[in-house]
Amino acid sequence: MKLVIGNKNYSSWSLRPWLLLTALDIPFEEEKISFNDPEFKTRVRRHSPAGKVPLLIDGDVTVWDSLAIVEYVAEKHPDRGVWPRDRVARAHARSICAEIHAGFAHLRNHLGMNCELQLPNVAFDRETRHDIARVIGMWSDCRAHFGAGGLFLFGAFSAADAYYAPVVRRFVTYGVHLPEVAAGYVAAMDALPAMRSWMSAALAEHDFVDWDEPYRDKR
Ligand SMILES: N[C@@H](CCC(=O)N[C@@H](CS)C(=O)NCC(=O)O)C(=O)O
Repeated sequence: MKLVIGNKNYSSWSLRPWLLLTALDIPFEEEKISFNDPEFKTRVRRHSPAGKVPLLIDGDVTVWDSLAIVEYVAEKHPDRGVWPRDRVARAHARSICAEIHAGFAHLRNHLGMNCELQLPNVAFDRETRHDIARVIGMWSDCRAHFGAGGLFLFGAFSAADAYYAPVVRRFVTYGVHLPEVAAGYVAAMDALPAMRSWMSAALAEHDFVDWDEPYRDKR
């Protein structure tokens, strides 16, 4: 399988399937296309008319969109625990992934993923604070009801953690004040070897993408 991704410093959607495959030890080849590459759209559209990363190429199969990639990987590797094994936990995990995939626009706009930055003390508007509170509530709920078997949202690492990895990064970058359970979860995610590996590659990139920097007004 080949996973086509964008800049590791910025591409929150790319981080999700990359982290899933890496943390679950599923072999894949990586192709990174810089957002600064003038041929970005042309190169991506060779595989997907949507023109966005990430996308997964597996022989004659092309899957674009991070959630579709997660489902493809879950189907192809049913033994790897992409989703929690328990039916109730699995339904919950799918729901929280769908929730972030389709929502949290304020969080996305005002706390852009930028691995190399530290921007504490940014004041957030009411809607963004609401998004942050929802994530904290969701994480606490998952840890309380499903997390007993490990340090992650559903105990063992799963697609849900891959899906919330960019939010973890955002909370660290923007110094979001977290209650104990959420802070413990962030620490566990930060210590994950796959996350460390993404971070060191992101920090080594030095590929400044002007339009993706947080001072740009995206409202
Ligand atoms: N819903 C898509 C979102 C993909 C997306 O927005 N990717 C961004 C990078 S993080 C992208 O390719 N942006 C470049 C562009 O739109 O030209 C997914 O889940 O994969």
